[in-house]
Amino acid sequence: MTTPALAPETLEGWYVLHQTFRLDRAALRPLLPVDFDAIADDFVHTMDALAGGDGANGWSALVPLVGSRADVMVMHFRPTLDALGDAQARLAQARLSDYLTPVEFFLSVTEAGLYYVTAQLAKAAAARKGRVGDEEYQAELKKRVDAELATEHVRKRLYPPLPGGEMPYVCVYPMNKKRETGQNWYALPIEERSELMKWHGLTGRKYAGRVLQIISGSIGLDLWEWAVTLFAADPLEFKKIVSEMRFDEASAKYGEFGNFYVGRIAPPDAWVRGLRPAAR
Ligand code: 76R
Repeated sequence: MTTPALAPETLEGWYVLHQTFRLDRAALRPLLPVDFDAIADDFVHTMDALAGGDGANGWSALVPLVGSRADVMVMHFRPTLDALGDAQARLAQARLSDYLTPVEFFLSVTEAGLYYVTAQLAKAAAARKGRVGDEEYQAELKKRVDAELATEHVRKRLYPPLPGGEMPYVCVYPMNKKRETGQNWYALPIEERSELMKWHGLTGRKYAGRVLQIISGSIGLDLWEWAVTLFAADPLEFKKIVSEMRFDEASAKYGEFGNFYVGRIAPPDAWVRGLRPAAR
């Protein structure tokens, strides 16, 4: 007998905000270089304050975009929603923000989905004629969650450090899992979702060391269900991994995608100085 369409247990870490903006170049152009420089200094100062030092309490990074509907992305990771709100407000205060038009913002929280653990515990509960969520289930779940949280692998997914210079390329997009008649991820039994996620994870692991992924959940926080943030040394890896995953049943049958944003992490100073209008 299969167990019902249970929600997987999940672990959450830092809150995440991805902000993409279009730059109002026409409004920047008439500025005197001296006025532009003041705006640029203020922006660099703001981004330095947001960067987060050693990253223990989150971080923010700037990603100039290539070939997309926006010019630049700023992403923020913070331990609380309030701290994330402060980061958003701090950026909005920078004078350069008057020249940045929001294109898309995604609010989410880093997530590790415990499909396998949930499927196993549900099966064990059924075998002992207990219930999902009963005392024994909770006790076992706590043990399993503690074990997961003790691993470097899970901690890195929940509190992801900003990858160093060796993985400067970034690809961000939102995802949903389908909810259509006859093709509804949320109506599948937990065993089936666990099996599909096992294959998904195996495909992903082939890219270990080449692609770093952060999955953040946005159900209840935003229109989309997840934000996918990928880092790579070589941007071609984005095409490779996303293509391969598309043949994986979890994405092939159930994945729905939003806009893709691709770029390279840059020092805010280098980026903003490059916008300086030519002297007239
Ligand atoms: O148990 C396991 O091994 C699976 C661990 C795992 C989960 C739970 C995992 C592994 N992912 C999980 C969840 Mn993922 N991931 C994506 C994308 O473009 C596409 O088709 C998909 C975009 C990529 C590239 C990727 C990479 N993953 C999720 C979820 C939440 C789904 C849910 O809960 O229903 C989404 C939306 C998602 C999407 N994933 C991995 C990777 C990689 C590289 C791995 C293996 C590396 C690792 O173990 O850290």
